[in-house]
Amino acid sequence: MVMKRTFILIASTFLSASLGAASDGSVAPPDGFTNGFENILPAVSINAFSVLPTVILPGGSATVSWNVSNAVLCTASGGGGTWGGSVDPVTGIQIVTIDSAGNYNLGLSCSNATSNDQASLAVTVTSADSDGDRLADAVETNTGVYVDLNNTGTNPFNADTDGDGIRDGDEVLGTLQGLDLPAMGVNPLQKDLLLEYDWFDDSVDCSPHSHRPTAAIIARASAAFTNSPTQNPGSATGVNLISDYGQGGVFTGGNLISDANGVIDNGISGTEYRNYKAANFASNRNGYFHYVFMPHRYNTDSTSSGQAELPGDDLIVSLYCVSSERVYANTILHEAGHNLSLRHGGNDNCNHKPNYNSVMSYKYQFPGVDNNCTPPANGVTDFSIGDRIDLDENNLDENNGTCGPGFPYDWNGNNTIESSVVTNTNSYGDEEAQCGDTLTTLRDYDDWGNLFFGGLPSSAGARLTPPEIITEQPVPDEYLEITTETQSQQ
Ligand SMILES: [Ca+2]
Ligand SMILES: [Ca+2]
Ligand SMILES: [Ca+2]
Ligand SMILES: [Ca+2]
Ligand SMILES: [Zn+2]
Ligand SMILES: [Zn+2]
Repeated sequence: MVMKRTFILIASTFLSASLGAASDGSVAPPDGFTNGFENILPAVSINAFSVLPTVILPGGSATVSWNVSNAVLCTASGGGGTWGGSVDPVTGIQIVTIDSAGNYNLGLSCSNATSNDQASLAVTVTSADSDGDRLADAVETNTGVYVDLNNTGTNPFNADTDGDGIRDGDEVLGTLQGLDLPAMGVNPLQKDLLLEYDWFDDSVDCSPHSHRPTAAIIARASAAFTNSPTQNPGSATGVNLISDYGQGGVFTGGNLISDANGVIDNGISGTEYRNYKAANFASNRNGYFHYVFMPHRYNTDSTSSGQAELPGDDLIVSLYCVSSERVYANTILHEAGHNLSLRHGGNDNCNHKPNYNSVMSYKYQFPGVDNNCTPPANGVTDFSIGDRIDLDENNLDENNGTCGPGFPYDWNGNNTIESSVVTNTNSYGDEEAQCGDTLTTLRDYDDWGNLFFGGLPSSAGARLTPPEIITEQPVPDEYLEITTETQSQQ
């Protein structure tokens, strides 16, 4: 109202000063002016008006946005809904929430002192959500390509189209508990794995150091997931690893925890872990994020590199005096792999298999996997794709190594490549219990094709199955690099 009155005052002054009155008493307008003030202002014009999505569930929301020229006021209305958000007369964005099913017209009316413009759009509120994932059947177009909220590409009859344990509606809209998953980069058509990391800084056993994962460690772990051949309903392969180690933006969950002695008493099952998680892990992340705790050690004097639920969402990476990026990244993959139901032999507990080319195997956890068909490792952070040949330890053809003809390997170490030898290729303490015997047929496993994302509890904490707790091997001395130097912190 203030603007309008001010304008009229200026216009009146202008007119009386510049224009003479005609003999009939009317005022002759100059070019571009008609009689009176009607067209003195440029006309209001609604250039764009859109609503997304155009089909919502009862109680759901749609975003109405517009672009308007020359208006001083715009009002969006309709749907019997509650409206909120910006009412800027040029570029407005408002959210409308509508409770009752029906077909509605949402209107936009914009005006200035001398003109106005209107537009309207139809919105349907329907309870047709066959899979109950908070996305209406009409927007779940099942194309495998996400376009927008009207065309999500997801399956209307599958609440978790990409099988990552996160429901389509949560991935597209964010969760009902206010976790903004879209802002974090989730994709409803690609598997996402979300990890929050909290850590200790300490100077136990070695010079002062931080257990916070560095950007390089995170990048290395992320690359392994991203570059994997894991199939998705969309065109992308690989798993999208989303890490919150307190790097900023929407990722402020990861944080340093002050602890008296750098040790998590009783590990993952203890009250200290539970209490730290309760105090440092936002409750609305339950059911979505895995919680990675990075202490110096657990169980006071344990030399174990970590602990994890199988399947589940809790894990510990405890690498006391290690500083290697590779060992950190590999161990993050290893413990996360347990959360995703991988075992030390892939789908069995038989450890140290030279032909199970995965950081899940203790043969490869610290040195990384072998990428050139020789069982000594090549430092690669990866799970297995299951392409190595079976090894029958009662009848090994050394001409075939782990990859087949052309890749010989001297299993019994006698400097001769033989076509049939009997040798134990994975001797270790628990071998008989975990492999069934000392001489067995060892098999690779396709980790990437079999990740199980069902270990996340519900947001209320309910679990599909009670998890096993897997406790890891000690870190060999050769990997304990921190002595007198300070671990780089980032
Ligand atoms: Ca649905
Ligand atoms: Ca769906
Ligand atoms: Ca999903
Ligand atoms: Ca996803
Ligand atoms: Zn430490
Ligand atoms: Zn393990």
